[in-house]
Amino acid sequence: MLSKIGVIGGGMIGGVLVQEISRRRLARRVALMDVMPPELAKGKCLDIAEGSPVLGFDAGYDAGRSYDVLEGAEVVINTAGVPRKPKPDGTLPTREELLKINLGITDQVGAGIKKYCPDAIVISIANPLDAIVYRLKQVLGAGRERLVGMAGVLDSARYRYFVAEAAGVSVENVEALVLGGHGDTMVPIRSACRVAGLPVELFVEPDVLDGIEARTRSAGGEVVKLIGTGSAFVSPAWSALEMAEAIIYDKKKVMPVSALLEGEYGVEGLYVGVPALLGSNGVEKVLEIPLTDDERAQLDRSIDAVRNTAREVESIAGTS
Ligand code: TXD
Repeated sequence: MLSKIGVIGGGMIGGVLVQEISRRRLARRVALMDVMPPELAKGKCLDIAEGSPVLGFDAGYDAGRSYDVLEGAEVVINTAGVPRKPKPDGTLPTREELLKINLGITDQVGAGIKKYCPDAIVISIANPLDAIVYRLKQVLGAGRERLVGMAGVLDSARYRYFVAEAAGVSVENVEALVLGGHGDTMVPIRSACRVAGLPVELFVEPDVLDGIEARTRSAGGEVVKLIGTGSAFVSPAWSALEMAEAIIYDKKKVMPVSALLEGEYGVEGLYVGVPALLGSNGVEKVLEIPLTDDERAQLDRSIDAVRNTAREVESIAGTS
């Protein structure tokens, strides 16, 4: 159990995170910070605290609209951002305008972490994932161990769920990795997908796997369309907590995360979804795994997309 975990952004994902951190007793104190008036963060924490006697957990909460609530947090999970919605004049912001707004929020988030919990290990969830983690790295100046993005655990969980359904087996039997950027170019690694330790092709036909991999790439959008307002929020929160628990309990667990590459896969200085070992120091090791030629080509294309996003972040930084 940690002394304190901080959550930035108390929207849909942030709300599930605070509930789950409390229920799982991951920390004695939970901080929730959100800029939303009048006091969204305080309201969400009070709701959970008032329910605590029912489930029987003792947690303390520091909630508010300023970053000082994060003081002393050992792990911080970042969900802060704004979705695409009409501007006051009724038009929709362009992708670049939205990115600029979210990078501005990320700058505030980074400054808050630096001021109040500079040694925290940071797990960032906010979208656009690849751009936000890249910017956060610049603001925090953090080494590879201390900053990690969450996307691969969720994308792989979706892949695993679809494979389990098609194979007619428990989700617990399916292992999978989805690597690369968090977007259309993500790469489900079929050669690393196992059902009870056996190659997935023994259980699911190749054309069905093609369909599953395509569905995995657009799984986020599928949920958005069904919900109507907002995106998936339970599975992203659980996925981030899979990472947090590996860190809190020093599990040395391997999972796909967005990690800073320092020469691995031939890449320097970009955050890319790769298998990594998570323990009490954060990202303790990045694993280079064998890939088929086709998977390697797909991963290279995805890395190109991440590189373009990083360039976009640099050019927006230059204009702001
Ligand atoms: O796999 C993944 N990484 C993801 C990412 C899967 C699903 C959703 N993913 C993204 O997570 C999503 O596109 C968003 O960028 C974040 C958070 O999703 P959520 O559904 O929780 O969004 P909400 O409900 O809009 O919550 C965001 C909150 C909201 O309450 C704002 O008031 C707050 O962020 N916000 C801020 N908090 C702190 N500080 C600042 N500056 C700030 N600005 C907005």
